[in-house]
Amino acid sequence: MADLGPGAAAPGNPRGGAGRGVRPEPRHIRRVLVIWAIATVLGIALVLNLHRLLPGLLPPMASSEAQGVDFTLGFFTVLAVPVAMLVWVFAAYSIATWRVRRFEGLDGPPISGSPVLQTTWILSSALLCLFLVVYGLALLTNVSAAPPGRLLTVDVTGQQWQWNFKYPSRGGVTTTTLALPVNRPILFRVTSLDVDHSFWIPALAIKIDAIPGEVTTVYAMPTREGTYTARCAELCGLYHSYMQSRVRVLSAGGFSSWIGAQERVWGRGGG
Ligand SMILES: [Cu+2]
Repeated sequence: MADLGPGAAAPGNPRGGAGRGVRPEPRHIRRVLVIWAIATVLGIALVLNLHRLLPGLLPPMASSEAQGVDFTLGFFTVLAVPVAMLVWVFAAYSIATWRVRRFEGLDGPPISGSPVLQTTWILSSALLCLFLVVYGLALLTNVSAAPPGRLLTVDVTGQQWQWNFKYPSRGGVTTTTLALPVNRPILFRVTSLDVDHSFWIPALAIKIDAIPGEVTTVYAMPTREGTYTARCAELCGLYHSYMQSRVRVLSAGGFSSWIGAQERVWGRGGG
């Protein structure tokens, strides 16, 4: 190699800097891959334990749909960790190793393509994306299907800025808090009186658009008694963030007495 002074551009040496000094060229790729593997293991461990480290981060799983949705969220995040780490580790390593210490107004060395690397990269990305799409569609079909059992229908109407819940099979009882019996499949028929809203109960893992003039439907099977929240997930005006209602999942007996009391009140009110 020609005897070039330190810092001089070395023609024919696209890795720039490797020729200077007496230290041998470090095995960059191997080093990056080792760092990447360690970062991936640590990242996956972090993702799998995130719910322990930040207990309120995810809603409780209170429906049969929530199990699949929650598993998918975790699974997709775990699959994303090696990809994210590959980008971040390569970027951080490159910045630490090859950054320009002093700007000299020179162009960087030309980069030539690597057909093997490019083919591997494109094929593995395509396969991963294809798998995620097929998996996601299969789960969506599964979650969208009606759960077995006797359906209870609830008509949900959104308007700026509240939700109303009507029980058509119970004399048209209409309330602003949603009560549901546990372990009974529910059909929500959702619409809006004014603008687009989105009916979302995080604990039941359901979300569906509420569109004026249209009725959209979604099923859920609550599996755990408790008090949860329904909120609007579509920016719908000034008080959008106040557009939320209480959701109570009650025992079968608890729901019967609640709806019975509502029917009596509703009947007296001339409904
Ligand atoms: Cu809204």
